[in-house]
Amino acid sequence: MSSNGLTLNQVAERLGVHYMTAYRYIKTGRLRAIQVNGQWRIDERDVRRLQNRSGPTRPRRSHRHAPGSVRKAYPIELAAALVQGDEAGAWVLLESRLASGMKPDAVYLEVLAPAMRHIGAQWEAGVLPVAGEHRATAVMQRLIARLGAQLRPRGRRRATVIIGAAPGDQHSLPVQLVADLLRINHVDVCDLGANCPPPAFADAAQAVDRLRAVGICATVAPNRRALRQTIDTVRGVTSVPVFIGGAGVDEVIARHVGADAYTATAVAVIDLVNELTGTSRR
Ligand code: B12
Repeated sequence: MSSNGLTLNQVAERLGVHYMTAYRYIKTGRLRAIQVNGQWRIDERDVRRLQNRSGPTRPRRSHRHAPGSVRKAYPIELAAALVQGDEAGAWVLLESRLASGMKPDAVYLEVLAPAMRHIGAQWEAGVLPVAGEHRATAVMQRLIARLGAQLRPRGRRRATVIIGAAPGDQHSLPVQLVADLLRINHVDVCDLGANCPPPAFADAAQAVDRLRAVGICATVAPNRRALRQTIDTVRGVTSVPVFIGGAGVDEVIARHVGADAYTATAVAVIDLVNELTGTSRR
Protein backbone atom coordinates (compact mmCIF):
# COMPACT_ATOMS: atom_id res chain seq x y z
CA MET A 1 0.00 0.00 0.00
CA SER A 2 1.35 3.42 -0.84
CA SER A 3 1.95 5.72 2.13
CA ASN A 4 -0.14 8.45 0.45
CA GLY A 5 -3.38 6.50 0.56
CA LEU A 6 -6.65 8.10 1.64
CA THR A 7 -7.13 9.56 5.11
CA LEU A 8 -9.83 8.35 7.49
CA ASN A 9 -11.99 11.40 6.76
CA GLN A 10 -11.66 10.94 2.99
CA VAL A 11 -12.66 7.27 3.33
CA ALA A 12 -15.62 8.19 5.52
CA GLU A 13 -16.75 10.70 2.90
CA ARG A 14 -16.45 8.18 0.05
CA LEU A 15 -18.36 5.53 1.97
CA GLY A 16 -20.97 8.00 3.21
CA VAL A 17 -20.39 7.03 6.84
CA HIS A 18 -19.22 8.78 10.01
CA TYR A 19 -15.43 8.75 10.44
CA MET A 20 -15.87 6.67 13.63
CA THR A 21 -17.62 4.05 11.51
CA ALA A 22 -14.72 4.06 9.06
CA TYR A 23 -12.39 3.68 12.04
CA ARG A 24 -14.38 0.66 13.24
CA TYR A 25 -14.09 -0.89 9.76
CA ILE A 26 -10.32 -0.74 10.27
CA LYS A 27 -10.44 -2.06 13.83
CA THR A 28 -12.71 -4.96 12.83
CA GLY A 29 -10.55 -5.90 9.85
CA ARG A 30 -13.10 -4.94 7.16
CA LEU A 31 -10.71 -2.34 5.80
CA ARG A 32 -6.92 -2.61 5.58
CA ALA A 33 -4.97 0.43 6.76
CA ILE A 34 -1.50 1.46 7.83
CA GLN A 35 -0.40 4.25 10.14
CA VAL A 36 1.97 6.91 8.81
CA ASN A 37 3.15 9.41 11.43
CA GLY A 38 0.15 8.51 13.58
CA GLN A 39 -2.35 9.04 10.70
CA TRP A 40 -4.34 6.23 9.11
CA ARG A 41 -3.74 5.72 5.38
CA ILE A 42 -6.06 3.52 3.35
CA ASP A 43 -5.53 2.25 -0.18
CA GLU A 44 -8.21 3.57 -2.54
CA ARG A 45 -8.59 0.09 -4.13
CA ASP A 46 -9.54 -1.38 -0.74
CA VAL A 47 -12.20 1.29 -0.31
CA ARG A 48 -13.60 0.44 -3.76
CA ARG A 49 -13.57 -3.26 -2.87
CA LEU A 50 -15.52 -2.54 0.33
CA GLN A 51 -17.98 -0.40 -1.62
CA ASN A 52 -18.53 -3.21 -4.14
CA ARG A 53 -19.03 -5.76 -1.38
CA SER A 54 -21.61 -3.62 0.42
CA GLY A 55 -23.28 -2.43 -2.78
CA PRO A 56 -23.51 1.20 -3.84
CA THR A 57 -22.75 3.72 -1.14
CA ARG A 58 -25.95 4.63 0.60
CA PRO A 59 -26.62 7.70 2.68
CA ARG A 60 -25.83 7.27 6.37
CA ARG A 61 -28.57 5.26 8.05
CA SER A 62 -29.24 3.49 11.30
CA HIS A 63 -29.62 -0.29 11.76
CA ARG A 64 -33.30 0.32 12.49
CA HIS A 65 -33.87 0.57 8.77
CA ALA A 66 -32.20 -2.75 8.04
CA PRO A 67 -34.76 -5.22 6.72
CA GLY A 68 -36.36 -7.34 9.46
CA SER A 69 -34.93 -10.59 8.06
CA VAL A 70 -31.40 -9.15 8.22
CA ARG A 71 -31.88 -8.00 11.84
CA LYS A 72 -33.22 -11.42 12.83
CA ALA A 73 -30.10 -13.07 11.41
CA TYR A 74 -27.69 -11.26 13.77
CA PRO A 75 -28.51 -13.31 16.92
CA ILE A 76 -28.44 -16.56 14.95
CA GLU A 77 -25.04 -15.72 13.47
CA LEU A 78 -23.77 -14.81 16.92
CA ALA A 79 -25.21 -17.99 18.46
CA ALA A 80 -23.36 -20.07 15.84
CA ALA A 81 -20.05 -18.37 16.69
CA LEU A 82 -20.69 -18.84 20.43
CA VAL A 83 -21.37 -22.57 20.32
CA GLN A 84 -18.24 -23.05 18.19
CA GLY A 85 -16.24 -21.19 20.84
CA ASP A 86 -15.27 -18.62 18.19
CA GLU A 87 -14.68 -15.61 20.42
CA ALA A 88 -12.85 -13.59 17.75
CA GLY A 89 -15.63 -14.15 15.21
CA ALA A 90 -18.30 -13.28 17.76
CA TRP A 91 -16.46 -10.10 18.68
CA VAL A 92 -16.20 -8.99 15.04
CA LEU A 93 -19.97 -9.49 14.73
CA LEU A 94 -20.63 -7.25 17.73
CA GLU A 95 -18.18 -4.61 16.56
CA SER A 96 -19.78 -4.58 13.13
CA ARG A 97 -23.21 -4.00 14.71
CA LEU A 98 -21.83 -1.02 16.63
CA ALA A 99 -20.02 0.19 13.51
CA SER A 100 -23.27 0.14 11.58
CA GLY A 101 -24.78 2.53 14.10
CA MET A 102 -26.67 0.11 16.33
CA LYS A 103 -27.03 1.58 19.81
CA PRO A 104 -25.23 -0.25 22.63
CA ASP A 105 -28.46 -1.10 24.47
CA ALA A 106 -29.89 -2.54 21.24
CA VAL A 107 -26.80 -4.74 20.88
CA TYR A 108 -27.61 -6.23 24.31
CA LEU A 109 -31.37 -6.48 23.78
CA GLU A 110 -31.58 -7.38 20.09
CA VAL A 111 -28.41 -9.39 19.56
CA LEU A 112 -26.86 -10.80 22.77
CA ALA A 113 -30.03 -11.77 24.68
CA PRO A 114 -31.84 -13.35 21.68
CA ALA A 115 -28.66 -15.27 20.79
CA MET A 116 -28.73 -16.88 24.26
CA ARG A 117 -32.46 -17.58 23.97
CA HIS A 118 -31.85 -19.19 20.58
CA ILE A 119 -29.18 -21.41 22.15
CA GLY A 120 -31.63 -22.36 24.95
CA ALA A 121 -34.30 -23.27 22.39
CA GLN A 122 -31.81 -25.43 20.47
CA TRP A 123 -30.81 -27.19 23.68
CA GLU A 124 -34.46 -27.73 24.63
CA ALA A 125 -35.16 -29.15 21.16
CA GLY A 126 -32.30 -31.61 21.59
CA VAL A 127 -30.35 -30.11 18.67
CA LEU A 128 -27.53 -28.70 20.79
CA PRO A 129 -25.67 -30.79 23.38
CA VAL A 130 -25.25 -29.28 26.81
CA ALA A 131 -21.51 -28.86 26.12
CA GLY A 132 -22.40 -26.38 23.37
CA GLU A 133 -24.49 -24.36 25.79
CA HIS A 134 -21.66 -24.27 28.34
CA ARG A 135 -19.13 -23.31 25.67
CA ALA A 136 -21.41 -20.53 24.43
CA THR A 137 -21.86 -19.24 27.99
CA ALA A 138 -18.10 -19.09 28.54
CA VAL A 139 -17.57 -17.06 25.34
CA MET A 140 -20.56 -14.81 26.09
CA GLN A 141 -19.15 -13.96 29.53
CA ARG A 142 -15.89 -12.85 27.93
CA LEU A 143 -17.73 -10.82 25.28
CA ILE A 144 -19.85 -9.02 27.86
CA ALA A 145 -16.79 -8.23 29.96
CA ARG A 146 -15.10 -6.70 26.90
CA LEU A 147 -18.15 -4.88 25.58
CA GLY A 148 -19.24 -3.59 29.01
CA ALA A 149 -15.78 -2.14 29.68
CA GLN A 150 -15.85 -0.30 26.32
CA LEU A 151 -19.32 1.14 26.69
CA ARG A 152 -19.21 2.39 30.27
CA PRO A 153 -20.17 6.07 30.13
CA ARG A 154 -18.24 8.81 31.87
CA GLY A 155 -19.70 11.16 34.42
CA ARG A 156 -21.63 10.96 37.63
CA ARG A 157 -23.74 7.95 38.51
CA ARG A 158 -27.33 8.62 39.54
CA ALA A 159 -27.70 5.86 42.10
CA THR A 160 -26.69 2.32 42.98
CA VAL A 161 -28.76 -0.78 42.37
CA ILE A 162 -27.96 -4.26 43.67
CA ILE A 163 -28.93 -7.19 41.47
CA GLY A 164 -28.27 -10.90 41.73
CA ALA A 165 -29.69 -14.29 40.83
CA ALA A 166 -32.09 -15.91 43.29
CA PRO A 167 -30.73 -18.51 45.73
CA GLY A 168 -30.26 -21.77 43.85
CA ASP A 169 -30.35 -20.11 40.40
CA GLN A 170 -27.18 -20.63 38.34
CA HIS A 171 -28.09 -18.12 35.62
CA SER A 172 -25.68 -15.23 36.05
CA LEU A 173 -25.78 -14.08 32.41
CA PRO A 174 -29.23 -12.43 32.59
CA VAL A 175 -27.95 -10.49 35.61
CA GLN A 176 -24.77 -9.44 33.78
CA LEU A 177 -26.76 -8.23 30.77
CA VAL A 178 -29.07 -6.10 32.89
CA ALA A 179 -26.11 -4.83 34.92
CA ASP A 180 -24.50 -3.45 31.75
CA LEU A 181 -27.77 -1.92 30.54
CA LEU A 182 -28.12 -0.09 33.86
CA ARG A 183 -24.49 1.06 33.72
CA ILE A 184 -25.03 2.44 30.20
CA ASN A 185 -27.89 4.38 31.84
CA HIS A 186 -25.51 6.00 34.38
CA VAL A 187 -26.45 3.75 37.28
CA ASP A 188 -23.85 2.05 39.50
CA VAL A 189 -24.50 -1.66 39.79
CA CYS A 190 -23.46 -4.13 42.44
CA ASP A 191 -23.77 -7.44 40.54
CA LEU A 192 -23.93 -10.36 42.98
CA GLY A 193 -23.89 -13.00 40.23
CA ALA A 194 -25.41 -16.47 40.35
CA ASN A 195 -27.04 -18.33 43.25
CA CYS A 196 -26.78 -15.47 45.71
CA PRO A 197 -27.56 -16.42 49.33
CA PRO A 198 -30.06 -14.16 51.20
CA PRO A 199 -27.54 -12.69 53.69
CA ALA A 200 -25.26 -11.62 50.80
CA PHE A 201 -27.99 -9.32 49.40
CA ALA A 202 -28.31 -7.73 52.86
CA ASP A 203 -24.53 -7.40 53.35
CA ALA A 204 -24.23 -5.67 49.99
CA ALA A 205 -27.17 -3.37 50.80
CA GLN A 206 -25.29 -2.17 53.88
CA ALA A 207 -22.01 -1.72 52.03
CA VAL A 208 -22.95 0.40 48.99
CA ASP A 209 -23.60 4.15 48.72
CA ARG A 210 -26.76 5.75 47.32
CA LEU A 211 -28.66 2.46 47.17
CA ARG A 212 -31.97 2.90 45.32
CA ALA A 213 -33.25 -0.66 44.78
CA VAL A 214 -32.46 -4.34 45.15
CA GLY A 215 -33.40 -6.70 42.29
CA ILE A 216 -33.59 -10.48 42.37
CA CYS A 217 -33.52 -12.40 39.09
CA ALA A 218 -35.08 -15.88 38.88
CA THR A 219 -34.51 -17.46 35.48
CA VAL A 220 -35.76 -20.90 36.54
CA ALA A 221 -38.68 -21.61 38.88
CA PRO A 222 -37.37 -20.38 42.24
CA ASN A 223 -37.59 -21.74 45.77
CA ARG A 224 -40.26 -19.36 47.05
CA ARG A 225 -39.27 -19.74 50.67
CA ALA A 226 -35.71 -18.70 49.82
CA LEU A 227 -37.05 -15.72 47.85
CA ARG A 228 -39.21 -14.58 50.75
CA GLN A 229 -36.28 -15.03 53.12
CA THR A 230 -34.09 -12.92 50.80
CA ILE A 231 -36.63 -10.10 50.75
CA ASP A 232 -37.12 -10.23 54.55
CA THR A 233 -33.36 -10.18 55.14
CA VAL A 234 -32.92 -7.16 52.85
CA ARG A 235 -35.83 -5.37 54.56
CA GLY A 236 -34.06 -5.90 57.86
CA VAL A 237 -31.29 -3.52 56.75
CA THR A 238 -32.82 -1.10 54.23
CA SER A 239 -36.15 0.39 53.18
CA VAL A 240 -35.40 0.63 49.42
CA PRO A 241 -37.79 -1.25 47.09
CA VAL A 242 -37.05 -4.89 46.36
CA PHE A 243 -38.11 -6.08 42.91
CA ILE A 244 -38.18 -9.50 41.31
CA GLY A 245 -38.05 -10.48 37.65
CA GLY A 246 -36.77 -13.04 35.19
CA ALA A 247 -38.20 -15.86 33.12
CA GLY A 248 -38.85 -18.11 36.16
CA VAL A 249 -41.28 -15.80 37.97
CA ASP A 250 -44.44 -13.84 37.25
CA GLU A 251 -46.40 -11.10 38.92
CA VAL A 252 -48.36 -13.54 41.13
CA ILE A 253 -45.19 -15.15 42.49
CA ALA A 254 -43.61 -11.72 43.02
CA ARG A 255 -46.63 -10.61 45.06
CA HIS A 256 -46.77 -13.90 46.91
CA VAL A 257 -43.19 -13.60 48.16
CA GLY A 258 -43.71 -9.95 49.13
CA ALA A 259 -41.72 -8.07 46.47
CA ASP A 260 -42.45 -4.36 45.96
CA ALA A 261 -42.44 -4.73 42.19
CA TYR A 262 -42.26 -7.26 39.37
CA THR A 263 -40.28 -6.71 36.17
CA ALA A 264 -41.08 -8.85 33.14
CA THR A 265 -38.22 -7.68 30.91
CA ALA A 266 -34.84 -5.97 30.99
CA VAL A 267 -36.48 -2.80 29.66
CA ALA A 268 -38.94 -2.93 32.56
CA VAL A 269 -35.96 -3.01 34.95
CA ILE A 270 -34.46 0.10 33.33
CA ASP A 271 -37.86 1.85 33.40
CA LEU A 272 -38.37 0.98 37.07
CA VAL A 273 -34.92 2.28 38.05
CA ASN A 274 -35.48 5.43 35.99
CA GLU A 275 -38.79 5.95 37.76
CA LEU A 276 -37.14 5.47 41.17
CA THR A 277 -34.41 7.97 40.31
CA GLY A 278 -36.78 10.43 38.62
CA THR A 279 -35.19 10.14 35.18
CA SER A 280 -36.69 9.51 31.76
CA ARG A 281 -35.28 6.80 29.49
CA ARG A 282 -32.10 7.68 27.58
C1 B12 B 1 -26.93 -20.25 29.54
C2 B12 B 1 -28.04 -21.06 30.19
C3 B12 B 1 -27.71 -21.86 31.27
C4 B12 B 1 -26.33 -21.85 31.90
C5 B12 B 1 -26.24 -20.60 32.81
C6 B12 B 1 -24.86 -20.01 32.77
C7 B12 B 1 -24.84 -18.62 33.34
N1 B12 B 1 -23.69 -18.37 33.94
O1 B12 B 1 -25.73 -17.82 33.24
C8 B12 B 1 -26.35 -23.20 32.68
C9 B12 B 1 -25.74 -24.26 31.80
C10 B12 B 1 -25.63 -23.19 34.02
C11 B12 B 1 -27.85 -23.46 32.80
C12 B12 B 1 -28.39 -24.33 33.71
C13 B12 B 1 -29.73 -24.68 33.73
N2 B12 B 1 -30.66 -24.28 32.91
CO1 B12 B 1 -30.41 -22.86 31.68
N3 B12 B 1 -30.33 -21.68 30.20
C14 B12 B 1 -29.37 -20.99 29.72
C15 B12 B 1 -29.86 -20.18 28.51
C16 B12 B 1 -29.41 -20.89 27.23
C17 B12 B 1 -29.39 -18.74 28.42
C18 B12 B 1 -29.67 -17.91 29.68
C19 B12 B 1 -29.50 -16.47 29.33
O2 B12 B 1 -28.43 -15.94 29.47
N4 B12 B 1 -30.54 -15.88 28.76
C20 B12 B 1 -30.48 -14.57 28.21
C21 B12 B 1 -31.34 -13.64 29.00
C22 B12 B 1 -31.11 -12.26 28.51
O3 B12 B 1 -32.65 -14.00 28.83
P1 B12 B 1 -33.83 -13.72 29.84
O4 B12 B 1 -34.08 -14.83 30.77
O5 B12 B 1 -34.92 -13.38 28.96
O6 B12 B 1 -33.30 -12.51 30.75
C23 B12 B 1 -33.91 -11.33 30.88
C24 B12 B 1 -34.89 -11.30 32.05
O7 B12 B 1 -34.44 -12.15 33.02
C25 B12 B 1 -34.95 -9.83 32.34
N5 B12 B 1 -35.29 -9.44 33.70
C26 B12 B 1 -36.57 -9.19 34.04
N6 B12 B 1 -36.62 -8.85 35.31
C27 B12 B 1 -35.38 -8.85 35.81
C28 B12 B 1 -34.93 -8.52 37.09
C29 B12 B 1 -33.57 -8.56 37.38
C30 B12 B 1 -33.08 -8.20 38.75
C31 B12 B 1 -32.65 -8.95 36.37
C32 B12 B 1 -31.20 -9.00 36.64
C33 B12 B 1 -33.13 -9.29 35.06
C34 B12 B 1 -34.50 -9.23 34.80
O8 B12 B 1 -33.70 -9.31 31.97
C35 B12 B 1 -32.89 -10.28 31.29
C36 B12 B 1 -32.03 -9.61 30.26
O9 B12 B 1 -32.73 -9.33 29.06
C37 B12 B 1 -31.39 -20.23 28.74
C38 B12 B 1 -32.25 -19.98 27.50
C39 B12 B 1 -33.10 -18.70 27.66
N7 B12 B 1 -34.25 -18.69 27.05
O10 B12 B 1 -32.75 -17.76 28.32
C40 B12 B 1 -31.55 -21.58 29.44
C41 B12 B 1 -32.75 -21.78 30.36
C42 B12 B 1 -33.03 -20.55 31.18
N8 B12 B 1 -32.27 -22.90 31.26
C43 B12 B 1 -33.17 -23.72 31.49
C44 B12 B 1 -32.98 -24.86 32.31
C45 B12 B 1 -34.13 -25.85 32.37
C46 B12 B 1 -31.79 -25.05 33.01
C47 B12 B 1 -31.48 -26.19 33.97
C48 B12 B 1 -32.63 -26.58 34.94
C49 B12 B 1 -31.02 -27.38 33.13
C50 B12 B 1 -30.68 -28.62 33.91
N9 B12 B 1 -31.55 -29.60 33.82
O11 B12 B 1 -29.69 -28.67 34.56
C51 B12 B 1 -30.28 -25.65 34.74
C52 B12 B 1 -30.73 -24.86 35.98
C53 B12 B 1 -29.64 -24.71 36.97
C54 B12 B 1 -30.10 -23.79 38.09
N10 B12 B 1 -30.35 -24.35 39.25
O12 B12 B 1 -30.21 -22.60 37.88
C55 B12 B 1 -34.50 -23.40 30.84
C56 B12 B 1 -35.48 -22.81 31.86
C57 B12 B 1 -36.90 -23.24 31.64
C58 B12 B 1 -37.74 -22.70 32.79
N11 B12 B 1 -38.35 -21.56 32.60
O13 B12 B 1 -37.75 -23.27 33.84
C59 B12 B 1 -34.05 -22.41 29.71
C60 B12 B 1 -35.11 -21.35 29.33
C61 B12 B 1 -33.68 -23.27 28.48
C62 B12 B 1 -34.90 -23.83 27.81
N12 B12 B 1 -35.27 -23.30 26.66
O14 B12 B 1 -35.48 -24.77 28.28
N13 B12 B 1 -28.52 -22.77 31.94
